Amino acid sequence: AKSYNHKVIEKKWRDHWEKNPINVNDGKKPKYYCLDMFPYPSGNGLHVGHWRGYVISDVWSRYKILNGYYVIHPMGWDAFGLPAENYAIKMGVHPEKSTAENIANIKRQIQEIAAVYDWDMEVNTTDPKFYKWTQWIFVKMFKAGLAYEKEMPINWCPSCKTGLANEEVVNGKCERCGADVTKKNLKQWMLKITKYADRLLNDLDKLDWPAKVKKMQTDWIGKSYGAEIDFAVDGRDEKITVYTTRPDTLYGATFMVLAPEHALAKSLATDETRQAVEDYIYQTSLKSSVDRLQDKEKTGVFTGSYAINPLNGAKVPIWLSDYVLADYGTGAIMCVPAHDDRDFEFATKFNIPIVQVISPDGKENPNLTQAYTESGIVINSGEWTGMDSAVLKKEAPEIIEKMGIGKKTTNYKLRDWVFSRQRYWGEPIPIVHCPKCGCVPVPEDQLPLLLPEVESYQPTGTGESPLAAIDEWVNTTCPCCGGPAKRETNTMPQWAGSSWYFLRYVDSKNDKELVSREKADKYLPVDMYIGGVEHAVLHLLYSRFYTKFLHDIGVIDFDEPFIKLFNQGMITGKNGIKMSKSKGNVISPDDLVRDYGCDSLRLYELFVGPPELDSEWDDRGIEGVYRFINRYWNMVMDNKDKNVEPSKNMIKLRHKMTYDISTRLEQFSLNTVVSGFMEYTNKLTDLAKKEGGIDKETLETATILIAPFAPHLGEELWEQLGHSGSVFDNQWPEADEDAMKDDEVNVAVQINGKVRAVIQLSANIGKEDAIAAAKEAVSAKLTGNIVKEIYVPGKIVNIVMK
Ligand code: ANZ
Ligand code: ZN
Repeated sequence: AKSYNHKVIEKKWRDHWEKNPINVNDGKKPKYYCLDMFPYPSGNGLHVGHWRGYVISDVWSRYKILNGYYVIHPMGWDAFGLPAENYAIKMGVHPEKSTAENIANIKRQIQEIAAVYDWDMEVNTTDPKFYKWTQWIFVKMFKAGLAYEKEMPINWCPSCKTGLANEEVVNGKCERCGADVTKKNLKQWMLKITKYADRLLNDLDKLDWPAKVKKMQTDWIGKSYGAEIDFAVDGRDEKITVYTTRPDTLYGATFMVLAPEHALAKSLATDETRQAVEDYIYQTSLKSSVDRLQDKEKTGVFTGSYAINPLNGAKVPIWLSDYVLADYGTGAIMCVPAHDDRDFEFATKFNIPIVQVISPDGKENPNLTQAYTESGIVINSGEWTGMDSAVLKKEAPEIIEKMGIGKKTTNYKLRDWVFSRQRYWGEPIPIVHCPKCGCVPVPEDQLPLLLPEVESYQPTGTGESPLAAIDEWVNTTCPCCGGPAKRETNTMPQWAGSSWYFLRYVDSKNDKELVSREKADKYLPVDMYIGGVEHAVLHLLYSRFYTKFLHDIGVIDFDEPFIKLFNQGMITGKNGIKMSKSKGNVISPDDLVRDYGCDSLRLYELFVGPPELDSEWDDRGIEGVYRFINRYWNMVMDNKDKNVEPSKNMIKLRHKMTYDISTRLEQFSLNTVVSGFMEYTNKLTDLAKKEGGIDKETLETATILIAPFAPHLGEELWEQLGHSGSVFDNQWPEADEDAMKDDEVNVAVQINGKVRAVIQLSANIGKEDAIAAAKEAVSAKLTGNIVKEIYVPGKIVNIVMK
């Protein structure tokens, strides 16, 4: 028979699919939208790690096609952003040009995967036809009061010379370049994502997402319940409001700490403390956010003023310390050193009294060595003494509100989204600043507002983008009053396009609307989203926010973009090291495809490890997969003309294979699907040796099952089995559970619970016959009186003897 030649068959089927697409929208099939996180077209091209997610999503798409769906499986380019711009600065090549080249190259590489992408849907975030709508959404948000300008200290990356969103600061460092992030006072465009905090939190319940990702979003939104409590300042008219999640510990508050940026910080100083207070405030302002966030020794300064605990009238000293953040809660806290770790450390260092108000056993511990943070019995707390602290914690906000010393509140860690970037390669923010009318949006019918050509892409570092240098672009007329006005010169962050691109694919050429409502209703939302876990917060949170907004203004009818999410793990080099050009451990798919074929590489991408985990790449492994494909090929080719009748055992094996492959695939256990194919190839070939061959239906089933994984192989074998048309025109095979049942079962024979023999019985034997057969098998050992006989069908006969 013909031997396996990947070069010939892969070319043949690639050409065939080009002319005869397998995934046709006939208007009758139900839709299934399977989306990849679209790539950034970097100059480095793809390595085998990038393949993984694309192979997974393609297997899933083809599986859905075989289940009768019209599958929406698009691809596009997230092409604004710093790398293209940095390249432009270094090489003097316009980002548009380098981006186009990179896209062409990566597209060629992606096409090597042979995925069923619909290239008619392709989008590119830097295409004015696309970013017209990115700007349109901004204008809509502006009109809805969700986009606003604010002067504030923002995260600033001194190396990228741009402002950053909170989400882009990881452990105090710039997410892109790793430089320490500092603060800079700048006028910023902000998006009011906080308005959606509750919906972003509650709607997580609707989603079939990994628990880990939901938790990361929940923590990021960071909703907490507590109270704001007013403390009077001793001898002055002002009061200071603190935010606490533990109002049950109010009797234990022995001092107060304000963020050094707090409005009252300076004025609380006395003549004796003024110098130290001002020094401390100044020192803090110099610290980068890393230094502040890092958990090292607490610093602080006493202001010289006191606050009055509203419950017991105690005078508590007011301190300043940088462990209290200015922009969370009220920027002031009541400190309960007995029950909070940071407060305990601070009180110990500065010799501030510690008063215990919760105790595990109701007794006071005179020498606490650390904060007690669990619940327990309330002590030293006036009328609250004796209560269960967990109950009090829930009730205290209400009690405090009734007493008139504060109010119950909710707080979020989520901050509004800093949306301006002081860089060139992004969407211009479509706003005109008019001295008379203020901020005026560019009229919708004048969008897109094109990004102008510049001579220098270099960020200025002054807080202005390079666009500010183009006078003829900056100077314009006000759309509102016609007077002279200036354009906003900041650009949008890279997340702007990726927050909504998935909506555009299904109507990518529409120049009247972002997406027609008809198409949106028919093809959206995304049923399955596949990509790396690094986007757990940023991109996925922003996309959910945009989707909710577009829902609210009637563009779409759903308010969650991605119903199901799968995060694939990384493919690493040896010893788990990330593949990167600088480490020189990048493995390119190109040579592997040439030597072993696309199908072998696809299978090996899956075989290398559980898809949700990081897996080490080993080039030698692909050899084994290649040999397996040859065995599969030979199995079908050697048996296809034998025309044997299947035995009962062969039918059983066929259904078991169908069952195992299908359930593993449904569970996304894709590496065990591949090992399953290997296992069943061996079993089928072994049985064929005994029985003289494999029947046609079993061969056909095996061919359909492997088609989503190795599509060229599937098509070719389907043709070799005598069919015209595509293997993907079939229905995914169904396993018949009855046919899978074993006829013979192994039954353990026990005497008083101890196994004495194992016998083979017919699977549908009755109780009496089973017990009789068991007794015969162990007759020599049945020496006493039998008091009981138990039969667990198909498993155990237990004989109880005295
Ligand atoms: C008294 C207290 C006693 C607190 C106790 C905790 C334990 P989350 O869950 O993060 O909202 N806090 C409030 N505002 C702060 C700020 N701007 N910077 C730093 N810390 C701040 O936690 C809220 C708790 O963190 C608040 O409750 C407050 O300390 C502190 F046994 O108040 B607690
Ligand atoms: Zn005007």
